Amino acid sequence: MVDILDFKAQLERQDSEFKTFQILNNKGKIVDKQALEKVGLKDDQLVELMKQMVLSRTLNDRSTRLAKQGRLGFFAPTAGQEASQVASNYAFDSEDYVMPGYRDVPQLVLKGLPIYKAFLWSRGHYEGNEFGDVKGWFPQIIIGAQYVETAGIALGFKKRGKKNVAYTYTGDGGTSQGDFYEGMNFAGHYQAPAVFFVQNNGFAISTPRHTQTAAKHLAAKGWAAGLPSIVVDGMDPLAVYLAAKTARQWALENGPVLIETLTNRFGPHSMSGDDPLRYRSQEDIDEWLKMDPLIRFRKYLGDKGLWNEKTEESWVKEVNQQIDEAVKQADNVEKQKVSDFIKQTLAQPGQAQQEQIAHFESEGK
Ligand SMILES: Cc1ncc(C[n+]2csc(CCOP(=O)(O)OP(=O)(O)O)c2C)c(N)n1
Ligand SMILES: [Mg+2]
Repeated sequence: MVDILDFKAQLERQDSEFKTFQILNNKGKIVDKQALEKVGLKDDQLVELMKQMVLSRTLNDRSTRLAKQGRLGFFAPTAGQEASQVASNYAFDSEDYVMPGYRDVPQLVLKGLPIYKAFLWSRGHYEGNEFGDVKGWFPQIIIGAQYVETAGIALGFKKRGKKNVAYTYTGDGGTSQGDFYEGMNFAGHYQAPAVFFVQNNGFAISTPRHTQTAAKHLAAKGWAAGLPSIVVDGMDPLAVYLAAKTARQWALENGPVLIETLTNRFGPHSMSGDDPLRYRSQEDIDEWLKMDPLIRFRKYLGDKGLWNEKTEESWVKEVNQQIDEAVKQADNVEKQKVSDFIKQTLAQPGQAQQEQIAHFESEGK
């Protein structure tokens, strides 16, 4: 009785419940050999994961420059979040369904979305929302909405007896939205095969994580909905991969899981005029730069003789060529008309939309 009423002790216990899971530390050294054995990635798979992370960083760097030149529309930088985004995505099956947030374009590209389509999405062109066979939806702008959609897709998989999961991403700020809880609660009740990620990158635009919520650990919010919930070092590709892989299996057999990845965005919130130095110090950024997931994975693979500067250089060159092609392809797509856009909005346009389409078409727009 006395213990139950000890509120202070309860709050303090959270730290031991939500320990950060790590396999590969900041120096590129293995700190959990048992966990490493469970990762089970062969050498060529480790190299493939590294290539995907480097692709993501290169795409970030190029997109940042294109945005500065006014050649993209909306762009949310991803540098720093490669382990959190790419290594998690790597744990899923190609038929699993991804529901990304606006910062999660790399996962879509790695699931097969052509880069030029990602550029068209950024520019607000309707063709950037046509996904073909890619098992994912366009990046969500409404914070947290993708959690509700994921619960529905996961339930659909379950009802159809498919052995696939739906997985989704939101940010630290997203955990303050109602949809975040509603999605988990629904999926939890129906034991739907969903994996929910919270990429805790420290900020919701300029709002620091600690002024966002009094919750000590964002993962604790999953407990309220009955989900196993864990905290992972989001700069460690091996820990993120194993956590995601284990969660996927659990989701198929038992129901949803919440994974909070501790990560950081090195750049601005978006390329639409954000200056991070107005709300965080250069020292803070420099501290996080030392945790770069690419640095530690380079070191780890380098020590195994699987990766070196030359390997990386030639891969970056190849990716840059792919991006050059994608820019050309996106530039060659016919400029969209207002009527095209309205036509794409609803499968069956209602009377109001039909009138608008006719109106704009009559003006050649
Ligand atoms: C429902 C809703 N409210 C507010 C916004 C405006 N908004 C855009 S990004 C953002 C911050 C989100 O932060 P976080 O969830 O931490 O994701 P991050 O950008 O750090 O990846 C906000 C509040 C929005 N897009 N949708
Ligand atoms: Mg954030």
